[in-house]
Amino acid sequence: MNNRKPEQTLPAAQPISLDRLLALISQAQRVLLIAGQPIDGDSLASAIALARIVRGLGKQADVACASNVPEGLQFLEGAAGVIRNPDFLRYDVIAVLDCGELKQTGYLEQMLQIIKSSELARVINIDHHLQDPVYGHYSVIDHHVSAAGVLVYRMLTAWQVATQTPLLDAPTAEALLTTLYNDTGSFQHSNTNPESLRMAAACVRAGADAAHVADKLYRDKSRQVLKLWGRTLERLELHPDSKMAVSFITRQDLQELAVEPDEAKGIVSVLSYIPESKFALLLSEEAPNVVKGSLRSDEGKNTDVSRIARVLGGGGHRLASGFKLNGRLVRQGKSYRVV
Ligand SMILES: [Mn+2]
Repeated sequence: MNNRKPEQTLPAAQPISLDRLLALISQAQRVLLIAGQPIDGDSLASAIALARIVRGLGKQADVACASNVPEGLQFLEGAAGVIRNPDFLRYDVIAVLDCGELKQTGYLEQMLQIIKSSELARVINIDHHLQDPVYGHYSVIDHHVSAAGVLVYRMLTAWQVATQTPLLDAPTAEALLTTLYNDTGSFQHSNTNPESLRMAAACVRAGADAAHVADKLYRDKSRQVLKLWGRTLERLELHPDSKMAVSFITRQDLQELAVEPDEAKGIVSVLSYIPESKFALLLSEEAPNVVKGSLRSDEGKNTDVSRIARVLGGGGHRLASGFKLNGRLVRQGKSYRVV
């Protein structure tokens, strides 16, 4: 099997300082912000926040996303203006947010073309995933931040000082707070740290409604979605040898309950609540012939689920990763196979 990624044929991105990035944006007319797939509260809200900051600097900015904005994220101001098919040639700078691999932009062919035409170096990779190789012309990457939104907040604070322009209005603050709520599981995960808590305080002070963000990301669930949680929790098994907590969602579940696959978000974290489990796996028949696997673990369980995800062609973080396989789920005794 050929696991080579298309970006491995390109030179790796050069790290760029926030000052130089500001200079690059200052020279630009139009900036495109791409939210990485699968779209979530970090990738979309960090792109929306950076777009607002770039507009605050007097530039035009658009946010692009290769899939529809899920209902649960439509509360973000600017979500309705997100475009699906950008005209890439119109932009002087293209920043990709929270996107560990080039194909997860959802615009692989176009992005490969743009990165190859290196006379106009303008693709900025802003991320906190482990990347190999680092795609784009320039990169702002830090694996230790809680969310990609933290990197955007660092830009905001540096650029406010450099340009003497206030950039943290209430909608920007709420988008940035959303990135933190999303990637720290409302400040419950081990990636919650002093920087993210200080940033959250600054966002709330600037007008972000923390309770509203928490409701939108973690509470607002329909009866149908809660029934899906019920089915999934009912099927939960703990494998005695691997200490894997596992459950599954079928196409039939999603169809019968009329639930979109992305509304199942959050269930996998609950599976890993079992103290004796090492990690949790949720298999979901997202689309015909596509099984999505979501992996979670917790600090102290000494399990790096991104290693499992990578073996299966996926990726992600140490405690939260995923993969996709072609096939469907078939039950075999107490276990499941993707065939
Ligand atoms: Mn993220």
